Amino acid sequence: MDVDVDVSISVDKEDRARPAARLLAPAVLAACLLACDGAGISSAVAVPCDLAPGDLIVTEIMARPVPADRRVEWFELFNPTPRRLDLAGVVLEAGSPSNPRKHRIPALLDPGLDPGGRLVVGNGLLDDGITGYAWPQMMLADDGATLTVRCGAAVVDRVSWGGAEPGPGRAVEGVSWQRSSRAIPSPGQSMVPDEGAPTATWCLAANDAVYDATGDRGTPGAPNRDCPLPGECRDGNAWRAAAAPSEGDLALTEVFANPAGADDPRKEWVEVLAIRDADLNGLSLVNRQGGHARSFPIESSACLAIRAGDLAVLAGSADPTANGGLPPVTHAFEAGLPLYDGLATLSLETTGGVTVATATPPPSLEGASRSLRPDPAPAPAAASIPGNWCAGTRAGVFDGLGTPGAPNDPCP
Ligand SMILES: [Ca+2]
Ligand SMILES: [Ca+2]
Repeated sequence: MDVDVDVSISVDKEDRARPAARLLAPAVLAACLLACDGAGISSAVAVPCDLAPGDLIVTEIMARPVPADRRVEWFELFNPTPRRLDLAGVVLEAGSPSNPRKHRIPALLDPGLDPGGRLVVGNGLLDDGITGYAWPQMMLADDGATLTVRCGAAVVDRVSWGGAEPGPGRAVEGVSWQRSSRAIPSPGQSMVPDEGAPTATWCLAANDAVYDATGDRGTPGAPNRDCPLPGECRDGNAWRAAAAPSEGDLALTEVFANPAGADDPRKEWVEVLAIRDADLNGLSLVNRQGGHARSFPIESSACLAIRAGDLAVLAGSADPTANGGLPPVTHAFEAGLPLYDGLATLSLETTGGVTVATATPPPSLEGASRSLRPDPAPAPAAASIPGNWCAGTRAGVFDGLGTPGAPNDPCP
């Protein structure tokens, strides 16, 4: 019997040189010499894999590790079925359209996969602390790439990233893309491959999920994080739907658009009063002047909840040494808050185009806020009347005149 047939058919040339192949093959062949006959071996070669679509799912992809001596690209496979899977004959396809790579898992190296188990296929070595199944020729392109797991004619799972299709985005250096743990079924729970899954079922690995010495982030071989779905924010340790405000639930009560001296977008801010409980997540602050508009999306994974009666400060920076000594801010815009000087309007708008609050204060003043009169209580509609605004006069709260985060002073 020609036992070399199995190896040469199913193991890549380079695989034969791998220590694991060298170590494993004699053991398996020895067992086979005792237990198999010639027919057994040839049928082992021919036995097709036995996986249906969804039996194995791609749960994590690291296509762009930080450059290092041992730079291991990898992806993670998960067994959501209630049975142990044999992976012999499973074909993995990766690479890029111009440089495709293909690998068939040989029977001799079939690692198998228990229910709920994860297998990390990497282009490193089995002792690198990441790779659970070595495919040295694998390469995962950063962009416009597709990873396919095939069993015979069946596509068991397929994930594309970086292109127009929903799913993971372009590879980010040092961070894996993870399928949300909430989108991964428990063993035995049926789930068809979600090729049309919304982007939000994938997200980048968490900031604290560092797995190697170069600071790469991901969870190779371990559970993934739970990604937020559209419209969700993190409240403590859990995600919940953000409570979008309706028109009149919020009021813009104070605007500081013109710091003394040279304008610094980190020093500008607006104040928002909650008429009813709401989350600010997903709203945009829109500043209009003449025919121009600047839009500042309020992007935060944490829920920015304000309770009825509370005042929130949205600022160009959260750092008191940079923002002019503001009290703690509710939200800081990453790129600052460069509001128009002079006559301009402000509004809070939802992504759906609903205007929740508007403000039409008189032209900005250098070094002082525009402040909505508190008497009578600032109804949202009052902010649309320029005569209801006056200059902030209180000193000592920050490096300017006004009351950020505190009730407004009466107007003269
Ligand atoms: Ca993982
Ligand atoms: Ca105030």
